[in-house]
Amino acid sequence: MNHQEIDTLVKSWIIDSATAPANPRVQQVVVGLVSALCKTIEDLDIQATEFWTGLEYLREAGVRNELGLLAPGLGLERFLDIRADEAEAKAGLTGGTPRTIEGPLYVAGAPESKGYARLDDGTEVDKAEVLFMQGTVRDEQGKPLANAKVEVWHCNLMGGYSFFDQTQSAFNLRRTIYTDGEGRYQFRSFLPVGYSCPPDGTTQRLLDQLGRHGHRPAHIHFFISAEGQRKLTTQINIDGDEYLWDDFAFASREGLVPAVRHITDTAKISAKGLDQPYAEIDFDFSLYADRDAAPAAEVERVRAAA
Ligand code: MBD
Ligand code: FE
Repeated sequence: MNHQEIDTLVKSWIIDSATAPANPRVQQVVVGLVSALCKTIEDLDIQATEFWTGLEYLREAGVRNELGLLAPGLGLERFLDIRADEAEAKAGLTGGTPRTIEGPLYVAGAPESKGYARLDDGTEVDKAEVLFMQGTVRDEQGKPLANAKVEVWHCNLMGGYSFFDQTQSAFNLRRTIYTDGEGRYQFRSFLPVGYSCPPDGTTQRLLDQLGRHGHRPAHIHFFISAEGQRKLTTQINIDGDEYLWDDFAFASREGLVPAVRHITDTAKISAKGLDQPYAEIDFDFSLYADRDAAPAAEVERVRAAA
């Protein structure tokens, strides 16, 4: 069957068969997706057994709650970012902190504080390098934004995220920090390690078939929001990670790899109340002002809430 015949057939199934008022956007999207799938089945001569294997795969991925991991692993979440970047550039927005994907592991409701927070519950402090990260949240003109909301989350030394990893304390490595009067935030935590897909999961099973790994470089996630500003979803990467430019989720970007300073000066160490060297990262966030010309920066999706 040729593609034009497929288009006609799919339209007859999805559009012409409607007997009640339809949602035109849903019709349009379903026609697009079903047509693309039928054309792929035709072009690749996909057999019925292969089709049902694929459907069963999606069922299992859903049951295991891995669809949110599959989307970044296939590049789809990165693709949404590429398009959001294009839309912003078209609206004249350039020069702000680059966005990068949210991933599936945010949890709403983290403890809030002003200016500073310690993220970790102390259980891994002896095994990790303590990290202090700080900076200023600014608007497009470079003016500091007081009371901006900095939501931060990262994994522990096992690569696990609290809430999803039930062995961790509630909201471990998750906080919401409001910037002080000078737009500054600071937190204490430790340098995280990379994340890897569950080895027995559906995402890794597909990656194996594709000859790909399921690793992410060490990273820290952020939502940055402030009144009158476009919400920024981003991450920073920890420099030096072997997967820094080989992320299975394609989220590494120029501009999101700040220098990590390793502080060995004993006076500085004791001033922090520590007894061993620690790491320090400075990173400022630059937001765009709200614009009617650009599509909404706030992305609605179902998120966990603890
Ligand atoms: C993560 O920690 C993550 O950030 C992404 C994007 C996917 C899986 C795990
Ligand atoms: Fe992550």
